This record gives sequence, structure tokens and C-alpha cells, in this order.
Amino acid sequence: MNKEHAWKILESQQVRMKQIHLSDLFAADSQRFESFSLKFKDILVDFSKNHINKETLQQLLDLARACGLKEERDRLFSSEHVNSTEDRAAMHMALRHRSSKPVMVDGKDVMPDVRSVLVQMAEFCHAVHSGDWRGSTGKKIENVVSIGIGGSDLGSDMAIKSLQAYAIPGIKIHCVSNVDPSHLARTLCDIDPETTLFVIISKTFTTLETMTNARHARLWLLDSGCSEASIVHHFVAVSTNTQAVADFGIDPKNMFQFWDWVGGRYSMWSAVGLPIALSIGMPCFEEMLEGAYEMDRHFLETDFNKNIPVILALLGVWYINFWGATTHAVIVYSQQMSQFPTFLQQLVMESLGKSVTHDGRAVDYLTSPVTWGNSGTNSQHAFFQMIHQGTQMIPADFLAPARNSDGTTEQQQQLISNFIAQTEALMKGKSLQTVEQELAMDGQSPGKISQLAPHKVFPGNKPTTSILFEKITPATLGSIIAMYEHKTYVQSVIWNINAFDQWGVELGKHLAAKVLDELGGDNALLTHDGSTNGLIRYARAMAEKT
Ligand code: G6Q
Repeated sequence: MNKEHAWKILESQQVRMKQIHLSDLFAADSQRFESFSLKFKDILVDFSKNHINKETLQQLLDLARACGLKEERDRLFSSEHVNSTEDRAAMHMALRHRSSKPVMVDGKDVMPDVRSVLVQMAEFCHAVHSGDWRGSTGKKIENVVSIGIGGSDLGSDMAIKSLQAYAIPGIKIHCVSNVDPSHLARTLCDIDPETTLFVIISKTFTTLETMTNARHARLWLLDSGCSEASIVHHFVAVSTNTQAVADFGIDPKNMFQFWDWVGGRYSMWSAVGLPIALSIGMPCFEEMLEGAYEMDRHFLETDFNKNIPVILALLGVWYINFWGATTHAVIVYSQQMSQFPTFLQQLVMESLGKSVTHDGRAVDYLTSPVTWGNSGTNSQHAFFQMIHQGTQMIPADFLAPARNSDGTTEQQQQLISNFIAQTEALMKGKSLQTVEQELAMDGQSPGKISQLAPHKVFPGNKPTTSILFEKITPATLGSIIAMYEHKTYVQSVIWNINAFDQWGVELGKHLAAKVLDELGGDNALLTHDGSTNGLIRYARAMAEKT
């Protein structure tokens, strides 16, 4: 079957499926949960509350086959240059590869280098934690300030917060990303320069925000009385660009290497994750790698009809391309994982926010969903209104750890009951008849009932996928992140787009430079459009106010 044919079959299937309410699918099949849920270790993925039946799933799998998913998955894992526009492999899986087999990238086994950086990270973390590595005045390091942005920040920030329960006592990790002066200044105002270590993370070591913040961090140390010669005790770098690290004044022996076959948003498994390792210790960091590796194997070795990243990706394609959904919500019933939707937003939208195919043709179908979300139950008191009663279809993933050792069982049970009850309510809804009966039982008059009832109806029929796991551990977090990475790749294959470039980000890196010159100058002749000229003049005038 070719792709066009598979696509047409799914279009007809959507016409059929949209006639059937989700609750009727459950009423008709007592085994629906068993048929449409999968388990990976302790992670239960229940996708039964989606607009599918066995036929739909088969048709989606046919589409995947017609798009050459098996061949493309093998190309990814064989280090072929799947990042076509940058002519690179996307081999982040090598960073968490745990078997003794070699991993060849561009004719070289990369595992010796990968392992040697892991050893360097382990030695460094041990030195910092034990106090062998000290600040210039001999004090133990108590604060680590990670400076990086985008892919060099979001993964670490999210994992450090998610794994707070594993944090090593006596050391606090702060992530600074924004060039907004408040981010660095507010972070530094409460910490002691003598006990602070900066980790400067940048693949290119040229990113404006990171380099500017790094320079200011250095000035802060010098202002505190630290000499130029002693600054080495307070700075390490993570980069692919040794020369730029040396030019900045960081001793290359205090640099942790990674490689151009690791994309920024896929790099938290490399030394980019050093702040994570400093927070939770290297054994826990390695457990996170192990969890991701197990998910890599699941993706690589499991038949597509039981393959979790494949199923999740196809559900996304189903809603985006056949139901017209333009957004995908991610609700995490865990305060510690509240940064997860932000991390996922970059992974998905930077990877899939493309409008041309690999060979440069404009696509004539939707690609990346707007990916967004927040923690539950907070979101229930904020934007759930629109998911329940708005006009758009918003497919949502609900994630939760069933257990949490912080706080009380009562709080945790409330959290999980909200998680479960919301997915049920979104699926079932509440009919006009039920609402009218409830209002009548409340003693409302017939006039009041007919006025209020339409507002209180919940159509239901809203698709959700529940991802419920035992508790947040480094390994589980690693598996979940890798699951979403592979889901993203599968969608890129179906859409025939490059998941690993980011020309839109590159543009942003250059645009600001010209305006920056003009903002600081007094050149009256500005040659932009009227709006841009007006904004530059207004910002100049505001900056001059005392
Ligand atoms: C990620 C993107 C982007 C990148 C940042 C930081 O995939 O390419 O978010 O990670 O722009 O880049 P550097 O690591 O080079 O500073």
C-alpha cells in the first residue's frame, strides 16, 4: 500500500469514527482498556480513551509502514545522516548506549570517547561533592550556577527539578538562561562567590545570551576580589568548541566535550547534563541513561503494534492530520515535573515545526502541534475550562507518578484521583438530560433550568492518553524522555521532515546583532520598517530615563 492510499483510508475512517462517542466505544467493548494499553516496566500507557478502534490502529500502522518507518528507524540507529540539511547523524542514543557493542558514527566507534567523558564527569562530580575541588579561597562548593540556553538548559533544568528527591545535600544548582539581567543578578544576589562554581554550557560557545551571562558571571567573581589567576577554580565549560572555550579563559582541561552528532535539544544525556549529575550524583545520572537506553531498545526491537513511541506518534498524526487538531496538551500531575511541558515544547516544536520536506518541497498537511501544558491539579483551576467546554479539540497526555514520598498519602491520593477523574470526565462528559435532572433535584425552576442547563453540559468525547508510573526515579524519567524523543522522530518520518535541524532558531541568533548596535547608538537614520524604527527609538528613550 502506498502512502496516498493509506492516507485516503484514514480519511474515510475518520468520517466513521467521528460518529461514535468515546463512551460508546467503551460500552461496546468490555476489553477496551486491555486492548488499548501497553506497559513498559512500571510505566502504564493507557490510550483507550482515544477515537480509535482496532481497525483505525491497523490503518495507522499501515500508514507508518507505507512511510518506510522501519527503514527510517534503522537509518537513525545506523548513524546515517538523517539530519539532511546539516549533513549529520542524530546519535544521541550513543550517549546512553550501555552494551559493549561499538557504535559507529562516520566510520569511528564513538563509545570510547563517550565513556571517557562519563568518567571525567564522574571524577569531577566526586571532586566537587567530596570537597576535593574547592573555590579559590579554599571553601567547598555549595552553589553551582549553570549558564546555558535552549537545548543547553531546558533538559537539565527540568531533570534537576523532577529529581529533587535525589538531590545530594549541601549543594544547590541554579540554572540561568535568560539574558534578561534579572535572571543572573537575582540568582547571584543570595550566593557567596567563594563557594560558587559556574558551568558554562554551549555547543557552539558563541550563543549571545550564554556568552554575555558568562562574561558577567566572571565580572561578578572579579568584583568580589577573586583574582584573574584564581578564576579557574570557579569555571568549567561544556562545549564542542575547544578553541572558543580557551579564548574565553577557561582551561580546556576543565572542559567537557560533546560532539556535532548530538543536537542541542537531544543533548541532556551528554556532558550538557553535568548540572544534573552535580545535583543527583553520577550513579543516579547513569540510571537515567540506563532508563533511556531501555526505551531505545523497546523502540528498536518491539513490533510497531506494541511499540509505545510509535503508537503515541500515530495517535498524534491521527488527530493533527485527520481531525484537524492543532494543539497537544501535556498535563503532569507532579509539581516536581512541572517543567516537563516546557522541555517537551522545545523537543516537539523545534523538531517538528517545519513546513518543507527533506527535499525542500512545501508540505500540504499540518505538522507540529502547538505543544503546551502545566502541572495538575493547578491547570484544572486555570485552562481546563477550554479543554472541557471550548470549541477546539485538544488531545492531551496525562502523566503522573502513582507514589510520592513527599507529603502525606492523603495529598497524593487527592492528586491521583483528580488525574483519573479528569480523564474520565473528558471522555464521558455530562449530558443535557443529566444536567436538567440535577438542576431539578436542586429545586431550580423550569425557567432557571432551561437558562442554566446549556452552560453546564459537558460534551465529553475529548481524547486523552494516560501515562501512569510508580514514582519519579532517574530511570523512569530517562525512559519517558526517550519515549517522547522517539515519538517525535516517528512523526517526522510520517511527515517527511527533518526533526534535527532548527533554521528558525539560527535566524534569531543573527537578527538581534544589528538592532543591538543601533539600540546602544544614537544614529538617527534607522533603515528598518516603520514599526521596528519606532520601537528602537522608544526603547532608546526609555533607557535614557533616570
Ligand atoms: C536546540 C537548539 C537550541 C540550542 C541553543 C543553545 O536544539 O539548537 O535550543 O540548544 O540555541 O545553543 P548553544 O548550545 O550552541 O549555546
